[in-house]
Amino acid sequence: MRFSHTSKFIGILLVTISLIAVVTSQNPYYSLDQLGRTNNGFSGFLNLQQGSGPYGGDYSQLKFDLFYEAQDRLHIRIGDVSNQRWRVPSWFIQSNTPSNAPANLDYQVKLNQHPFGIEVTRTSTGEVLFNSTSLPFVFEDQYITFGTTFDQKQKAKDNNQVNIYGLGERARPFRYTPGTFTIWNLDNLNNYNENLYGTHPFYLQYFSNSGNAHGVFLLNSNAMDIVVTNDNLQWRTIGGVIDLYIFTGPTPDQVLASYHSLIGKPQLPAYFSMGWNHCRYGYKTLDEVKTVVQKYRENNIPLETIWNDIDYMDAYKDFTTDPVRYPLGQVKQFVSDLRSNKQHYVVIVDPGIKYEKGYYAYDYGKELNIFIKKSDGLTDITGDVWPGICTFPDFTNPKTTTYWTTLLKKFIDDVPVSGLWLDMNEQSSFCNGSCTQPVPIGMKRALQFNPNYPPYVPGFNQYRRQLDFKTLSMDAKYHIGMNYDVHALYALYQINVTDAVLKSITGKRPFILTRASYAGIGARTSKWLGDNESTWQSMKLSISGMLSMQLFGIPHIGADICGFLGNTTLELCARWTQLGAYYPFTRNHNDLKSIPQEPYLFGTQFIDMIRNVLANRYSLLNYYYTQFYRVHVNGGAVIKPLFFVFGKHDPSPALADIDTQFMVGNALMVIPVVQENVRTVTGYLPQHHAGWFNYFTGELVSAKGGVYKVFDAPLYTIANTLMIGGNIVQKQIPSYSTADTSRNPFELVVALCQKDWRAHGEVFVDDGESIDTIERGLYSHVTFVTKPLTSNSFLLTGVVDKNNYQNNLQLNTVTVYGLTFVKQGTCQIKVNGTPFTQYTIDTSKGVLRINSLGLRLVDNNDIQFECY
Ligand SMILES: *[C@@H]1O[C@H](CO)[C@@H](O)[C@H](O)[C@H]1NC(C)=O
Ligand SMILES: *[C@@H]1O[C@H](CO)[C@@H](O)[C@H](O)[C@H]1NC(C)=O
Ligand SMILES: *[C@@H]1O[C@H](CO)[C@@H](O)[C@H](O)[C@H]1NC(C)=O
Ligand SMILES: *[C@@H]1O[C@H](CO)[C@@H](O)[C@H](O)[C@H]1NC(C)=O
Ligand SMILES: CC(=O)N[C@H]1CO[C@H](CO)[C@@H](O)[C@@H]1O
Repeated sequence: MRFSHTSKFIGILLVTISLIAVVTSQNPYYSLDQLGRTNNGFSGFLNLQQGSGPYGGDYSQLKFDLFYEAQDRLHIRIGDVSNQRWRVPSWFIQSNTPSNAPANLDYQVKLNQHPFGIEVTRTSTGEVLFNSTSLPFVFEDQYITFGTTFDQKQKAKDNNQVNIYGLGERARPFRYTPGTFTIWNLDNLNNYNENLYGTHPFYLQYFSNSGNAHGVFLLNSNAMDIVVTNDNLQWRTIGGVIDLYIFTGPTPDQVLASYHSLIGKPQLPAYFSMGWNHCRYGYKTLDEVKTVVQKYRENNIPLETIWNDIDYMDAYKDFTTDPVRYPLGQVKQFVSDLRSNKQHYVVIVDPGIKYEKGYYAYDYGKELNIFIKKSDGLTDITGDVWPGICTFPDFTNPKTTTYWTTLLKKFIDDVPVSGLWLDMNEQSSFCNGSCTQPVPIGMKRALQFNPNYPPYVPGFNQYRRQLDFKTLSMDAKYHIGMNYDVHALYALYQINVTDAVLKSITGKRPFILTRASYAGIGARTSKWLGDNESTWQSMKLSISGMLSMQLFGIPHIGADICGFLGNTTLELCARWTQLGAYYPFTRNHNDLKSIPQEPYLFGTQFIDMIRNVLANRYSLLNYYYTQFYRVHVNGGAVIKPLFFVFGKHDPSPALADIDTQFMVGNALMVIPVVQENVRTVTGYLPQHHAGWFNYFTGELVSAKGGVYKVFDAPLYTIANTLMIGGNIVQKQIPSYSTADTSRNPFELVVALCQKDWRAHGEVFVDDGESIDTIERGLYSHVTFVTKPLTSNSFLLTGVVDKNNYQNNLQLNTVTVYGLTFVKQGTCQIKVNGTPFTQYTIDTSKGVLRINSLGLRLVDNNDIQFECY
């Protein structure tokens, strides 16, 4: 650890370097004074020496705190001295600030005192992780800006390419290019580059030449713009304080592990929720829904969960069913039939409660007085949603738990759904603000603090929208604060309560699908990417959307397969099904106004295709589930960009830009078709000397990578999938339901590393539905590895790490890829010491397969292979 004062470094730097249009004339300049050591960092005061920001209300003094929270995590906080300003409540933040600074730090901090600035570098390499020195620092009542200059030396080494990812939620390519990016929860379709449903002020930066990454998280819930140029990144938020965390990695996986450990590591989803989902807005009657379920079955296309959008409700009122179109008794019977077929039912629930006396959900909320209020703190605020004028439960009020428990319990008693789909929770409204007095366009400046008229409105310059666009007034009041501050957190509170209530009602692991989000929400929910379009562009961008959500700690993510708005086509829907079957969350969903897109409507070739595609998906369910186990324990990503896995092996800047191929875990790379009218697809195989195999055939595609390859991609196919040497992937024989699949025999696909014949894999199993199985140790876990013995023999071992989930799972098949040294095609195989002769070998491909092993999966097994 190094700490250096830089004395008297003069204000000239700030004044001359400032190129920021909005901050004209004289930037404020703060000095860092009374700096003192604390047990785990430093604290001091920032004093305004001269100048002022653009909008007035500059703080003359601020409190500065720096915490060495972990070897790979630095925390910086700058806020008002009296601690009166809004701060994001910390209940979901898992920060266990140590009482003493860790003995070793992977970063060095340099504090400049005159003017104030912070420089953070990586100890081992000197890479600059954060440098606020030359950028404006403004801290006003309703405008805070500060930033970081990118490392110029690294940029030069990376072909002048800066690799920034995250900053969600938005639909755009994964890597950022210069622009202004607004963050503010908004029901905003998938409009390109704009702010969408979630608030995730986190970015990951990656240096191609070193393969190192770091992350930066601003814990702030106010509307903000983030301005990215080729040289720097600047935050502009209109409230709260600066609560900044820097994660040093150095691998991208470690950055995420550290970030997710802070905000809450991702949930382990209920096993069934990894199955195939089907939904449509516009199923007018229960009979239509029944027909869909039946047609899926007739066509032998696995359907795990059938969903209803708002159609099922009586006049779109939550917790009701339409008496004519969805009679309660019949719905109940339908759900019970689904259950006996090992299928599930999920329905939508919106936060807006119809303002209607005599409607129980309204009356009861009124009685408990738990609806969000107007600025007077007394009158319920209303918005306009599907049922018309609505009030909104205030999930930040502890009393709302009682309300939500009562309503959900009553509803689930009637309709035993397997999960809830929480839509419109931005919170979305069809009118602006209070409906009657929306903030007029162009009205920007208030003379004194007024949440409805902030002087700086993030996104306004690009989109000419006020903050209350399609949502409640900024001065609305919650139990914990004002909508101006709380808006982005609404879904986080709603999910926290819903998750707890569902656990208490069902005793099972809840399945919740949310649209809105805030950092940390992935610890309790799954998410989809909102209202996209049936276009090739939308489909392509779903990949970067999904990758971004991995950064944000919401790995159980997917987009509406075949597209939501607009009409799909057979070809688009085919390609999207091939891609979507690899999404962590897979759901075909369609809009009311579009042509139907149930998969059985596209003809027999399509039907055969989706059967194959889903057979592949289901065969990999345990592999996916084991990835979820991993990220639940460590934090991290289930689906990964290529540079996460190969950044250390391949310094090419091109790697940082690839966002149409992706990894599932560390073992599989998917190269989907994202273009119309093509029957081949080109994929980049990063440099990696473990070898690249065709996952389905075992053929060695490339020994070392570093090449572009063209693959056949007929229309009716499974997306091209490569397996990376050094990995072991588990498969199961797929059945119609996830429950049956989970009990079927296992196969291990072993792709030997071409350098040393090593490979590694793991299998996690539990009952798929109990709460906290990992925390309570109610699971089994086996690690599989191979190691070389002689020049023509190697050993595969399975080691049981935990065996608390009793099961009769079988390991029946082992397939080995990469036996490139085998010439004759004869092997001596010993299974737990006993010779075993049932194998086939294809010497042209180097693929060996042993069958009918009849081993217990969760057992210490070893299989020795000696081949000639
Ligand atoms: C931070 O930025 C300042 C101003 O551009 C520069 O002088 C300084 O060298 C930078 N710090 C590091 C560690 O690169
Ligand atoms: C909401 O504001 C937008 C512009 O910001 C405007 O186009 C729209 O008409 C307004 N909606 C209503 C219902 O007033
Ligand atoms: C989150 O939910 C739990 C369980 O109901 C509850 O105890 C806790 O108070 C909630 N947290 C907040 C901040 O509402
Ligand atoms: C979708 O197709 C229907 C039926 O052909 C047509 O009426 C509608 O206009 C189409 N929608 C779009 C957005 O093209
Ligand atoms: C990425 C993309 O295709 N976004 C589209 C999603 O749908 C909206 C609404 O139709 C379009 O405006 C976006 O361009």
